[in-house]
Amino acid sequence: MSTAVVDRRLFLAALSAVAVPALAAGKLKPGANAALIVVDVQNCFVTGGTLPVAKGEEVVPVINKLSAAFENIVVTQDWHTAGHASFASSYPGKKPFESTKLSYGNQVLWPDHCVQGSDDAALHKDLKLPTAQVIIRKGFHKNVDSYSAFEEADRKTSTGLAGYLKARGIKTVYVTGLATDFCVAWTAMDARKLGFEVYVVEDACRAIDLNGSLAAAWKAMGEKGVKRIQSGDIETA
Ligand code: VGL
Ligand code: ZN
Repeated sequence: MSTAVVDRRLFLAALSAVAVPALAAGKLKPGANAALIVVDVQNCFVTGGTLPVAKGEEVVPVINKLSAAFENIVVTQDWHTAGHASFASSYPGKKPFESTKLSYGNQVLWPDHCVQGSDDAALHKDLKLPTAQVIIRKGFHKNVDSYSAFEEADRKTSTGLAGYLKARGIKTVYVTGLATDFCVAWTAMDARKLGFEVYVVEDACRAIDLNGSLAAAWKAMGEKGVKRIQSGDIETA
Protein backbone atom coordinates (compact mmCIF):
# COMPACT_ATOMS: atom_id res chain seq x y z
CA MET A 1 0.00 0.00 0.00
CA SER A 2 1.44 3.38 -0.94
CA THR A 3 2.06 5.98 1.73
CA ALA A 4 -0.39 8.24 -0.10
CA VAL A 5 -3.22 5.72 0.54
CA VAL A 6 -2.25 5.30 4.20
CA ASP A 7 -2.03 9.05 4.60
CA ARG A 8 -5.46 9.41 3.07
CA ARG A 9 -6.89 6.81 5.45
CA LEU A 10 -5.33 8.49 8.47
CA PHE A 11 -6.67 11.78 7.24
CA LEU A 12 -10.21 10.36 6.89
CA ALA A 13 -10.00 8.67 10.30
CA ALA A 14 -8.92 11.95 11.84
CA LEU A 15 -11.77 13.75 10.10
CA SER A 16 -14.40 11.31 11.33
CA ALA A 17 -13.06 11.54 14.86
CA VAL A 18 -14.00 15.20 14.71
CA ALA A 19 -17.13 14.84 12.64
CA VAL A 20 -18.81 11.95 14.45
CA PRO A 21 -19.35 13.56 17.88
CA ALA A 22 -20.85 16.60 16.15
CA LEU A 23 -23.15 14.34 14.16
CA ALA A 24 -23.99 12.25 17.22
CA ALA A 25 -25.09 15.42 18.99
CA GLY A 26 -27.49 15.74 16.04
CA LYS A 27 -27.84 19.48 16.14
CA LEU A 28 -29.50 21.16 13.20
CA LYS A 29 -27.73 24.18 11.80
CA PRO A 30 -30.15 26.30 9.79
CA GLY A 31 -28.31 27.83 6.85
CA ALA A 32 -28.87 30.73 4.47
CA ASN A 33 -31.73 28.79 2.81
CA ALA A 34 -33.69 28.31 6.03
CA ALA A 35 -36.20 30.62 7.68
CA LEU A 36 -37.69 30.78 11.16
CA ILE A 37 -41.44 31.47 11.01
CA VAL A 38 -42.82 33.00 14.21
CA VAL A 39 -46.59 32.58 14.16
CA ASP A 40 -48.96 34.95 15.97
CA VAL A 41 -47.01 35.70 19.17
CA GLN A 42 -49.49 38.46 19.94
CA ASN A 43 -51.12 39.80 23.08
CA CYS A 44 -54.45 38.20 22.06
CA PHE A 45 -52.99 34.70 22.43
CA VAL A 46 -51.24 35.06 25.80
CA THR A 47 -52.51 35.43 29.37
CA GLY A 48 -54.69 38.53 29.54
CA GLY A 49 -55.52 38.46 25.83
CA THR A 50 -58.88 37.89 24.14
CA LEU A 51 -58.14 34.30 23.01
CA PRO A 52 -55.52 33.18 25.52
CA VAL A 53 -53.58 30.01 24.78
CA ALA A 54 -52.55 28.33 28.06
CA LYS A 55 -48.97 29.37 28.85
CA GLY A 56 -48.71 31.07 25.47
CA GLU A 57 -46.21 33.61 26.82
CA GLU A 58 -43.74 30.79 27.58
CA VAL A 59 -42.82 30.61 23.89
CA VAL A 60 -41.31 34.11 23.95
CA PRO A 61 -37.90 33.36 25.55
CA VAL A 62 -37.61 30.12 23.57
CA ILE A 63 -38.17 31.95 20.27
CA ASN A 64 -35.88 34.84 21.23
CA LYS A 65 -33.09 32.37 21.89
CA LEU A 66 -33.72 30.38 18.70
CA SER A 67 -33.67 33.51 16.58
CA ALA A 68 -29.87 33.74 16.97
CA ALA A 69 -29.55 30.65 14.77
CA PHE A 70 -31.40 32.16 11.79
CA GLU A 71 -30.40 34.49 8.99
CA ASN A 72 -34.02 34.73 7.88
CA ILE A 73 -36.98 35.38 10.16
CA VAL A 74 -40.63 35.84 9.20
CA VAL A 75 -43.18 37.02 11.75
CA THR A 76 -46.95 36.67 11.35
CA GLN A 77 -49.86 38.51 12.91
CA ASP A 78 -53.49 37.44 13.03
CA TRP A 79 -55.11 40.65 11.83
CA HIS A 80 -58.89 40.59 11.75
CA THR A 81 -61.45 43.20 10.86
CA ALA A 82 -64.02 44.15 13.47
CA GLY A 83 -67.05 41.89 12.99
CA HIS A 84 -64.91 39.21 11.34
CA ALA A 85 -66.57 36.01 10.05
CA SER A 86 -64.52 33.94 12.53
CA PHE A 87 -65.99 35.77 15.53
CA ALA A 88 -68.93 34.12 17.36
CA SER A 89 -70.25 37.61 18.05
CA SER A 90 -71.00 37.97 14.32
CA TYR A 91 -73.76 35.33 14.56
CA PRO A 92 -76.80 35.81 16.81
CA GLY A 93 -77.10 32.91 19.24
CA LYS A 94 -73.62 31.52 18.60
CA LYS A 95 -71.06 31.16 21.37
CA PRO A 96 -67.26 31.07 21.18
CA PHE A 97 -65.80 27.63 20.46
CA GLU A 98 -68.93 26.47 18.63
CA SER A 99 -68.70 26.00 14.86
CA THR A 100 -70.61 27.13 11.80
CA LYS A 101 -70.56 26.43 8.06
CA LEU A 102 -69.16 29.16 5.87
CA SER A 103 -68.87 29.15 2.07
CA TYR A 104 -65.47 27.43 2.29
CA GLY A 105 -66.42 24.84 4.91
CA ASN A 106 -66.43 24.42 8.66
CA GLN A 107 -65.38 27.41 10.75
CA VAL A 108 -64.69 27.35 14.47
CA LEU A 109 -66.12 30.50 16.05
CA TRP A 110 -63.77 32.40 18.32
CA PRO A 111 -64.09 35.23 20.79
CA ASP A 112 -63.40 38.58 19.12
CA HIS A 113 -59.59 38.69 18.91
CA CYS A 114 -56.65 40.35 17.16
CA VAL A 115 -58.61 43.24 15.71
CA GLN A 116 -56.40 45.29 13.38
CA GLY A 117 -54.50 48.06 15.14
CA SER A 118 -55.61 47.13 18.67
CA ASP A 119 -53.15 46.51 21.54
CA ASP A 120 -54.54 42.97 21.63
CA ALA A 121 -53.21 42.42 18.08
CA ALA A 122 -49.75 43.81 18.82
CA LEU A 123 -46.77 41.49 19.03
CA HIS A 124 -45.83 40.44 22.58
CA LYS A 125 -43.66 43.18 24.07
CA ASP A 126 -40.90 40.78 25.11
CA LEU A 127 -40.55 39.24 21.67
CA LYS A 128 -37.14 40.48 20.55
CA LEU A 129 -36.60 39.82 16.87
CA PRO A 130 -34.70 42.85 15.57
CA THR A 131 -33.41 40.87 12.59
CA ALA A 132 -36.86 39.77 11.37
CA GLN A 133 -37.26 40.76 7.74
CA VAL A 134 -40.97 40.61 7.01
CA ILE A 135 -44.27 40.62 8.86
CA ILE A 136 -47.14 38.78 7.20
CA ARG A 137 -50.60 39.79 8.35
CA LYS A 138 -53.46 37.40 7.75
CA GLY A 139 -57.19 37.07 8.33
CA PHE A 140 -57.85 40.63 7.15
CA HIS A 141 -60.60 39.70 4.69
CA LYS A 142 -63.79 40.08 6.66
CA ASN A 143 -65.46 36.93 5.28
CA VAL A 144 -62.48 34.58 5.23
CA ASP A 145 -60.35 33.30 8.10
CA SER A 146 -56.67 32.45 7.67
CA TYR A 147 -54.98 30.13 10.13
CA SER A 148 -52.20 29.50 7.63
CA ALA A 149 -49.54 32.12 6.92
CA PHE A 150 -49.56 30.92 3.29
CA GLU A 151 -53.16 30.55 2.19
CA GLU A 152 -56.53 31.75 3.47
CA ALA A 153 -59.25 29.33 4.57
CA ASP A 154 -60.98 29.55 1.17
CA ARG A 155 -57.91 27.59 -0.02
CA LYS A 156 -57.63 29.99 -2.95
CA THR A 157 -56.30 33.32 -1.70
CA SER A 158 -52.55 33.46 -1.21
CA THR A 159 -50.88 35.68 1.39
CA GLY A 160 -47.80 35.95 -0.84
CA LEU A 161 -45.50 34.29 1.70
CA ALA A 162 -44.63 31.30 -0.53
CA GLY A 163 -43.61 33.64 -3.37
CA TYR A 164 -41.53 35.73 -0.98
CA LEU A 165 -39.71 32.74 0.47
CA LYS A 166 -39.14 31.11 -2.92
CA ALA A 167 -37.89 34.34 -4.48
CA ARG A 168 -35.34 34.49 -1.67
CA GLY A 169 -34.17 30.91 -2.15
CA ILE A 170 -35.61 29.57 1.11
CA LYS A 171 -36.00 25.78 1.10
CA THR A 172 -36.51 24.92 4.77
CA VAL A 173 -38.78 26.48 7.37
CA TYR A 174 -38.85 26.10 11.13
CA VAL A 175 -42.30 26.95 12.49
CA THR A 176 -42.86 28.27 16.03
CA GLY A 177 -45.51 30.24 17.92
CA LEU A 178 -49.22 30.08 18.62
CA ALA A 179 -51.24 28.03 18.45
CA THR A 180 -49.72 24.61 17.72
CA ASP A 181 -53.03 23.07 16.66
CA PHE A 182 -54.34 25.96 14.53
CA CYS A 183 -52.12 28.59 12.95
CA VAL A 184 -48.83 26.70 13.49
CA ALA A 185 -50.20 23.41 12.13
CA TRP A 186 -51.92 24.97 9.11
CA THR A 187 -48.81 26.99 8.31
CA ALA A 188 -46.58 23.91 8.60
CA MET A 189 -48.85 21.73 6.45
CA ASP A 190 -49.21 24.39 3.76
CA ALA A 191 -45.44 24.81 3.73
CA ARG A 192 -45.12 21.07 3.01
CA LYS A 193 -47.74 21.33 0.26
CA LEU A 194 -45.70 24.15 -1.28
CA GLY A 195 -42.56 22.02 -1.31
CA PHE A 196 -40.60 23.28 1.72
CA GLU A 197 -38.81 21.05 4.20
CA VAL A 198 -40.65 21.74 7.45
CA TYR A 199 -39.79 21.49 11.13
CA VAL A 200 -42.17 22.40 13.94
CA VAL A 201 -40.33 23.26 17.14
CA GLU A 202 -42.66 21.82 19.76
CA ASP A 203 -41.41 23.64 22.86
CA ALA A 204 -41.51 26.95 20.95
CA CYS A 205 -45.28 26.47 20.51
CA ARG A 206 -48.35 26.21 22.78
CA ALA A 207 -51.76 24.79 21.89
CA ILE A 208 -55.44 25.65 22.26
CA ASP A 209 -56.42 21.93 22.27
CA LEU A 210 -60.13 22.19 21.48
CA ASN A 211 -61.87 18.76 21.39
CA GLY A 212 -58.66 16.82 20.76
CA SER A 213 -57.34 19.26 18.16
CA LEU A 214 -53.74 19.04 19.39
CA ALA A 215 -53.37 15.26 18.91
CA ALA A 216 -55.20 15.52 15.57
CA ALA A 217 -52.87 18.29 14.42
CA TRP A 218 -49.70 16.32 15.27
CA LYS A 219 -51.10 13.29 13.46
CA ALA A 220 -52.01 15.30 10.36
CA MET A 221 -48.65 17.10 10.37
CA GLY A 222 -46.78 13.80 10.68
CA GLU A 223 -48.70 12.34 7.74
CA LYS A 224 -47.63 15.29 5.61
CA GLY A 225 -43.96 14.91 6.47
CA VAL A 226 -43.64 17.73 8.98
CA LYS A 227 -40.76 16.98 11.36
CA ARG A 228 -41.40 17.47 15.08
CA ILE A 229 -38.36 18.72 16.98
CA GLN A 230 -37.40 20.55 20.19
CA SER A 231 -35.54 23.84 20.40
CA GLY A 232 -32.54 22.00 21.87
CA ASP A 233 -32.16 20.15 18.55
CA ILE A 234 -31.08 23.42 16.91
CA GLU A 235 -27.55 24.75 17.32
CA THR A 236 -27.84 28.27 18.77
CA ALA A 237 -24.24 28.51 20.00
C1 VGL B 1 -55.48 31.29 15.84
C2 VGL B 1 -57.64 30.72 16.33
C3 VGL B 1 -58.09 31.85 15.72
C4 VGL B 1 -54.04 30.93 15.94
C5 VGL B 1 -55.91 32.42 15.21
O1 VGL B 1 -53.17 31.84 15.86
O2 VGL B 1 -53.73 29.73 16.13
N1 VGL B 1 -56.34 30.43 16.38
N2 VGL B 1 -57.22 32.71 15.15
ZN1 ZN C 1 -57.87 34.52 14.33
